[in-house]
Amino acid sequence: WSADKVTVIFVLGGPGAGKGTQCSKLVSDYGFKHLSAGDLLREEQDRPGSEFGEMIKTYIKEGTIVPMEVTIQLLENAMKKAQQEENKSTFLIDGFPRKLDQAHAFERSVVPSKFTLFFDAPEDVMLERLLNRGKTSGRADDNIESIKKRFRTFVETSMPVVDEFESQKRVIKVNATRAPDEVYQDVQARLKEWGI
Ligand code: UP5
Ligand code: MG
Repeated sequence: WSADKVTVIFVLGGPGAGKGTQCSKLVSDYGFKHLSAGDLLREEQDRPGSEFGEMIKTYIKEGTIVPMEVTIQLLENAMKKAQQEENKSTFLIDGFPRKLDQAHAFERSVVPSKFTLFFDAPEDVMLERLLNRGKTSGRADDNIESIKKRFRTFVETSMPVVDEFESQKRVIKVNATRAPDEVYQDVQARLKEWGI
């Protein structure tokens, strides 16, 4: 595992902004490795014998942020695995970092990110998407109570991360309210500006 051979792009945005949807498109066209922190946490939650299962479950339902030691370890393991087994070098880290201390710890102890793709959408748009997905997703946090808590955590705790990266001129902000393909066209054009 060599962190110096790796490019990391953080993918941030509110709950339901379309991070996962856009990452899937990027994976098909650019061959990036997509690692969703939320997906990794849900996998760990369901892994038989996990010492963190119950804790993760509670945090996700409450829309609060799992202690970073757990998340960073899961991300680092997944990155190492993808580098070794799939020869991947560019990673889309989706839904992380959600708190300033996580951003600092990851960039110090794992690898600095190149930039952040930030998907911007108002809460009413995200709410409608999440309630709609909740009809079939089975996600324990796709209900109105959890969604409201997720929005609150996003505004109070996660937006400061985006703001800090923005002040360092390391954010690509994309309007995520339009249809997925229109959003994606914008993403591709903006990546080009970064030489990708
Ligand atoms: N959809 C997508 N794009 C659309 C578009 N342009 N137009 C119309 N519809 C669109 O999309 C959501 C829904 O909208 C889907 O039905 C999609 O078809 C539709 P999706 O692409 O899934 O959006 P995404 O932004 O990925 O939404 P997600 O719900 O995954 O975001 P969250 O950030 O809330 O969830 P995540 O899985 O990242 O985290 C869940 C929880 O895990 C957190 O609340 C937290 O408790 C915990 N967590 C941590 O503790 N630490 C971490 O580092 C990460 C997570
Ligand atoms: Mg997602």
